[in-house]
Amino acid sequence: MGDSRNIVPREETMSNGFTVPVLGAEKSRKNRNEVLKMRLRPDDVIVASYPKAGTTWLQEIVWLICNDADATLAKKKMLEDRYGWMDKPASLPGNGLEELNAWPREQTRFIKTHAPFQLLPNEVQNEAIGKLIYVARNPKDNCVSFYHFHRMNKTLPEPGPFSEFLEQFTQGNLVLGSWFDHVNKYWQVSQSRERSMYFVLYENMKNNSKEEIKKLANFLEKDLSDAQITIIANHCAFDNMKDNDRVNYSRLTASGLFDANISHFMRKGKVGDWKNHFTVSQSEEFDDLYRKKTEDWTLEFDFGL
Ligand code: PPS
Repeated sequence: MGDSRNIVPREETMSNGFTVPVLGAEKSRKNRNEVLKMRLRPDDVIVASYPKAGTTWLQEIVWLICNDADATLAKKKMLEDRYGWMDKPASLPGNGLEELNAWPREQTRFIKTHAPFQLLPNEVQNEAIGKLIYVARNPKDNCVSFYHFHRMNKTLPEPGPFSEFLEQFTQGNLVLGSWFDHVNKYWQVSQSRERSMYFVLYENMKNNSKEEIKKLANFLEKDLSDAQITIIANHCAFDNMKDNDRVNYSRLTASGLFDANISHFMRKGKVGDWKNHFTVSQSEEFDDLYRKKTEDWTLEFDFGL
């Protein structure tokens, strides 16, 4: 992987013995060890994912479900200010953990995280507490989205050509490690935590957002009308989110962290864009690996074929 930005992920072992590649090793390890000790609240709502799986999309949907589909209210405040990012990298402004610890008691805490399950707060690892929603995306599109994000995000290593990036992705060397391990662990735990954990697939959201929003509302124990579901689906449609500066991270482009000349945070929002990036042999090789790694999975992904 190219390192002209002088940043490379490094395997670090956290205080609970879990090892994962992280950026900014020392600070990141300190922060992640603090996250392990974080106290949960019974009404916490956590949106978790491997990076680029559709986190922002789910965050906006979940927030609206919990706030009576009030899209006007959602437009008043940046998504980053409505959620605390538990494991926010030190390279970004603000400290997510401190913000969450200072969150007013009377307000639901909305929490974003990309942490592997093993690096969630001990409390939530040990017992079902609050509500946790995990969003997963087929690995080929996830990889492509992560690739373009590496290209334009100056806090991430330069990815080099796609072939090299794909290699790092399949080997689990990118920041936060293996897509397979990340997804599988959350999936396994979710199978025994029906009331506190919910698994959403990006592709299902794309194919039938209203239906998926209804199921999510049900999980979050919110009774929404059809009209409210429609408001949420429209507000969160890709083109609307792309144009909405409360959720499209244009603030980070303006501050110079993202380079809009290279790519956008709201890039394509499609299922199957991997076909424009993978060669036939890369795709076949990946399929082989995917078959081996997911042999005993009960989870299936839609690759847009
Ligand atoms: S991050 O940085 O990890 O929080 O990124 P994340 O939000 O998980 O993923 C970004 C990708 O999700 C796409 N996206 C959407 N797709 C469909 N509909 C909506 N509303 C939507 N909002 C965001 C976004 O475009 C990124 O995917 P790609 O494939 O790069 O376009």
